[in-house]
Amino acid sequence: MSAKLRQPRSRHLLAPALAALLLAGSPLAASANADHAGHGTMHAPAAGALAEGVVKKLDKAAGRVTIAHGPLPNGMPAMTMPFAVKDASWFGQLREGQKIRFSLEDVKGVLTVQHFEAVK
Ligand SMILES: [Cu+2]
Repeated sequence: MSAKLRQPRSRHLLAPALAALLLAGSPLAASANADHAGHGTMHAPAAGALAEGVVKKLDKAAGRVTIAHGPLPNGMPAMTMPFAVKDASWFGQLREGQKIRFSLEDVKGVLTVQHFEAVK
């Protein structure tokens, strides 16, 4: 009996997730989440899924490219943040202000650009 009474409680777990999904569409929700504190705990994005972004800064010495990105396949909201790149030679191909589509992979806890293509 008590087990049956408890069953519906599991549905309540869906409510916060649903609310988050609904909020994700609003710009306010995106900016509210735009701090980078949680990056280390983000789960890995779906392989091959492309996100859009604009290259803001190239730091070849640090091996980082800062991208103003739209919402990511891993659920990260739009924000500007640095990424590692898979191939250092890409620093010679990317330029600041360039619009790109790119895919990411979590490489030992560092979100790394695995692929990019210019958007015209
Ligand atoms: Cu981000």
